[in-house]
Amino acid sequence: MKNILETLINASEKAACVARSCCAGSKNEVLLVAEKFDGDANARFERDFKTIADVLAQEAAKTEIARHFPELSEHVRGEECSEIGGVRIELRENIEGTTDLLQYLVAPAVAKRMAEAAHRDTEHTFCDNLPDIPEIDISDVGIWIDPIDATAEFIAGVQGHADADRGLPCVTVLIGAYLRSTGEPIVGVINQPFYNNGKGRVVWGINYKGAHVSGGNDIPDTNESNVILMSSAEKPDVADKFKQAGWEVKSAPGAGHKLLKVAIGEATAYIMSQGTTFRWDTCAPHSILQAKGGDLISFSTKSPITYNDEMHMEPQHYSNKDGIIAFTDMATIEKIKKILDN
Ligand code: 2IP
Ligand code: CA
Ligand code: CA
Repeated sequence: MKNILETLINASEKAACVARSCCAGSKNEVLLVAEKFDGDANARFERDFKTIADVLAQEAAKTEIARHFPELSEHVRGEECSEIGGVRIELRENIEGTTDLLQYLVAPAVAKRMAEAAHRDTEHTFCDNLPDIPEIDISDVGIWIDPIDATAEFIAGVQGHADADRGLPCVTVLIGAYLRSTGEPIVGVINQPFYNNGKGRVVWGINYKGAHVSGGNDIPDTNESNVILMSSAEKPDVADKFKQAGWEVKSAPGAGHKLLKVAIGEATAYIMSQGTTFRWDTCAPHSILQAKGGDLISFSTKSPITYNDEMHMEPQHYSNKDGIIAFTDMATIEKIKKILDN
């Protein structure tokens, strides 16, 4: 039987396959894009969208998790609801069944390609050399999924409109496990589907009962100091404090993309002072940061973010409403606190 780490890596790779399948056809194919409204939309954007890929990727990941751990199926949740364009998306028994369902929304060739991706066998993509991990009590586990983080970059990339340094490489799949009893993050997987021209990359971490283990493929041997990442929507006075302290302030799209850069040492920290990230953005990276000796805390209160929120609430209920600070070592957070207090 697969352990929870292997299962979450496989689930992330199912979602990654769905995301990549949207880039395989001709540029003239239409990506089904639906606008999010009211409670579903992120205030970060003037207009917020989801695609059929977001919804299918989430269903593919959920199905994979429930296949290995049926007892978890009631405790797996994600950013998206399963409905798009009036159709409830699910993985049917086989490729043909899923193709039939997707054909209500997209052309037959596209439906078939997406269904094939959702059903692809991903068992050996990233799981062949994983170390042993501590035994985890599944009866206390809950899961958060962001099936495609940086959807705006995903849409621009698929449609060929993305600027350099943006677009598909900024897309990540984020799957994190937490303890239902305490809300603590315990296992995290960040999958970057379009890394290295679609070869893909996975970074993972475990933080469970004192055990800290992390790994992944193609992790650079870098450890930047005094480099802080911020959203292009960050308030200028926050950035100014760090510039005055001699830090390099960099902007990059995608909350998951920025958290990945911190986790692999390409940046020292990431700050977002407002509530534009959500539990599904931070649960997976949070476990990885803790596995590496860091943490992810609230920007305003400096208290730890937890993930065992009540089920089935409106999306805004799950926002990291007081902002976030993400970092990989405790010396960094002390420096950051001093800079912010100035
Ligand atoms: C978004 C996405 C945005 C990010 C925003 C997230 O998630 O990662 O890029 O804004 O905070 O909620 P920014 O790029 O300015 O950091 P999604 O694409 O899943 O809605
Ligand atoms: Ca997101
Ligand atoms: Ca998303």
